[in-house]
Amino acid sequence: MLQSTFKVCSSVSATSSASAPRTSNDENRNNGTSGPSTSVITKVKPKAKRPNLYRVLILNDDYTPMEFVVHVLEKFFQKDVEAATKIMLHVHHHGIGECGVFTYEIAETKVTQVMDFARKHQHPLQCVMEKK
Ligand code: TYC
Repeated sequence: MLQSTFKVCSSVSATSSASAPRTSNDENRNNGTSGPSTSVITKVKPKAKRPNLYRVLILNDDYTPMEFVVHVLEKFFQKDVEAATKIMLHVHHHGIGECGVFTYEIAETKVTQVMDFARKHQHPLQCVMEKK
């Protein structure tokens, strides 16, 4: 899936003058019959594009058991029991909290996994994603 896009950044002709209009034929040819041969140097720069990132969040509710939320954070977000408990308590006290930050497809998958798991166990736990 890793792909590089290459972009032509600049071209400089040693023969261009201030007044003469340039055409595409001016590049890479010997201008006239006498004088030094000239060439165009084209720089190719690898363009590394940063992916858009998304926060996956869980919401507090009055019914989902604390142990279930801790289990969700361990199972789907690779948290150890201490980190999971900290996040769960943050959500319990503040209403919302971050489980992790992912690219779009991974964030979407996490949300679906958590929502399906909560539904399967008949808990009202809500999981959402938001663009960073
Ligand atoms: N508030 C829930 C309770 O008291 C616990 C809880 C924490 C629920 C975090 C959801 O995302 C949540 N049982």
